[in-house]
Amino acid sequence: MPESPVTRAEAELRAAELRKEISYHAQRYYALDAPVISDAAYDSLVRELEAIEAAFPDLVTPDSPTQRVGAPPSELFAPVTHAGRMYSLDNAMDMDELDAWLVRVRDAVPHERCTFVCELKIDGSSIALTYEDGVLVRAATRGDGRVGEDVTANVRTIRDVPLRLNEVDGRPHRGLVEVRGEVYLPKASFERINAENDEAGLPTFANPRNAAAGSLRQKDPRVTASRELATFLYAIADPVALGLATQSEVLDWLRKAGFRVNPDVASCADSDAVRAFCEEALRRRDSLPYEIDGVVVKVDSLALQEELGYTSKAPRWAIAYKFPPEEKTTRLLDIQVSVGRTGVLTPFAVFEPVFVSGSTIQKATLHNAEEVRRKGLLIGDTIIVRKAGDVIPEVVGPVVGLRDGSEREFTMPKVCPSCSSRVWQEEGEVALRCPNVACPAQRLERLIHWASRGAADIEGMGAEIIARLVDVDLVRDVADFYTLSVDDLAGLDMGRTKQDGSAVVLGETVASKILASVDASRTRPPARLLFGLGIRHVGAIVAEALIDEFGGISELASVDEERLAAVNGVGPRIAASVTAFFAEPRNRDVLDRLAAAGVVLDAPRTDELRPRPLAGLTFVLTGALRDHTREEATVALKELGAKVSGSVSSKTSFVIAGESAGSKLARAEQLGVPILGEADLEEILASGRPPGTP
Ligand code: 3B9
Repeated sequence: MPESPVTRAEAELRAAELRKEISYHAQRYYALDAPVISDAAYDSLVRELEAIEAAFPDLVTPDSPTQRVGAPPSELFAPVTHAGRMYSLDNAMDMDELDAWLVRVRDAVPHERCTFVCELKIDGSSIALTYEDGVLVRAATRGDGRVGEDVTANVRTIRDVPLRLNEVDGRPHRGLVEVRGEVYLPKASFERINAENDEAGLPTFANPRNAAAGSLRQKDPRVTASRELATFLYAIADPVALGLATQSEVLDWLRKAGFRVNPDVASCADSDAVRAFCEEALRRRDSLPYEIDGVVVKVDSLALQEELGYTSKAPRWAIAYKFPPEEKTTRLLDIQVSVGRTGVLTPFAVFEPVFVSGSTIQKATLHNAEEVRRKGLLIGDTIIVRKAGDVIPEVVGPVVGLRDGSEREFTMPKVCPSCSSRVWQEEGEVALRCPNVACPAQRLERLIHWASRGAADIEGMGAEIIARLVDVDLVRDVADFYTLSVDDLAGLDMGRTKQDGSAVVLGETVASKILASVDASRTRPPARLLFGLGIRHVGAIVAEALIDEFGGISELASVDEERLAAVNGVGPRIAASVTAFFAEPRNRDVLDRLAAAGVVLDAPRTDELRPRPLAGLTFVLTGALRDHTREEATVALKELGAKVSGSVSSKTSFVIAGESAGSKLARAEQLGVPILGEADLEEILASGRPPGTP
């Protein structure tokens, strides 16, 4: 190591030198996978730079390799408008569809002989990186394709993302460049994180794509840093501005600038070559260290790309050939029956664990007895399994030829597997039901439902923890969630042991986090809570309609069946179910205890006599408002009698557009819906009058 710099000027010089050197070696290591110095030598360079920056803090630059973690996260997730549309891709579900596309493209540009570039389709999360004068200034998720979320602080922690670009062909970078690609989690890291989460009693990710997207949206960049995310870049928003003429040149440019570019790329002159690349990719799929879900085929020439143009969502010059869903065989060990929150008995397959499309599965629903019969499944069969939509485990069917005579038939039980009540079948329904409202299985499912996303949304209160709370009798009904203490939760035995044989217990930090979300759930919108109560036939939409009509859950309890049935979208069947629910003293008791625990069951009463000047008008809010959160604006508009909707339709009266409004604004323009700004909103709220009235 050279002598320590003493003066500021010396330090400045040496820091610049170190940054260049570290950035070169980081690229050799992370982007090219070809280091030229030892890890120890690299670490000592980083430590030297850290020492200089500690001594002269004003010398720290945003592109310094020491600044990957620690950028202020205040801007995290703010909306960001992309330089150009971030298109998605049309899919070809099989070779025939791919061939048809190749022919269509050739026919569309008959004057040229068209070559194609084939790339792997990485199963990750799309990202846009913006560099200003060669320095990373912004990273954004794809979002809806026009507006994404600012994830700069998190993306800076990804080691292979250059904080400063290399000069390409001796030209320094001037102005803005936006590049695009995929952030992904290597298979090994995915499995490690899932194992760790599982150990800690936290939910696991269904696949590496969800894990990558989840890791990017962490509030604490240190968590993102711990995830070992990696990137492959494949596009430039304005490649012509950089003097590039083909997709192959785009990839070369990205590589030279210091980005990681996937090495498995091929230039293909005809459909045989494209097909060969796809087949080879499928063969090599399992041996790659990251998940791929297909091949992206692109027209190589940028001029031809421009000529082919775009549909509303995807370029006509590119297509994603999707691999057929991966199928594995395994052994059907048993068909068991679960009882849902409404008492329905559902058979599900239990099989030898198998690794399919990115994660291990061992259960799949079979929906009902009829489905088991239709699939012709026998317990003990060798079965084919896959993930529907790459997420939901599914049994395709048995391999009949592999039977040895030991297999046995499945029959639905005559009694509830949880409480042994005799099951019954409602007229005209296929489902078997347990009639016992106090059935412990129904109770557990009702509790899980209450805590779920669309209902009270108690983050961290997952099925496993709820099951343990029920086991130790701390929670019997949903009101019991609100009297839990940190002491109840911390130290809760999760009923499992670690590898070393010690019991897995809930930690104090996790316990207080869960309690904080229990607290937050006290003020979820009444419609969500009503849905959470799990009244039969009352789904999220019916719950919304009932609350809109009657104002709150307590009000609902005293409405008679006839008035309920008269509500638009309700009808006699739902009305009977709601009335029966509120007639049950045990249910009334739960509601009383929820209210006593500070759960807000009713929206602030809108006084019947108070004027509702905006009644009959529907507003849609889009983009970021300067002086209001969208929630505040929504509440204020509703107080005046307006409806506030999440999507623009011909029924929308006005769209209020803030900063970086996206697709909703475009839709409003398309439909001719009047568009107002934040100043107009102020005016409406201050005057209490609809816009355009004196
Ligand atoms: C117009 C791979 C994926 C992918 C594109 C991909 C997803 C999307 C895309 C990227 N894997 N490639 N490619 N391997 N998952 C094709 C949509 N392209 C763009 O985002 C894009 C679109 C552009 C520039 C970039 O405008 C142009 C301007 C001038 C000439 C040509 C294009």
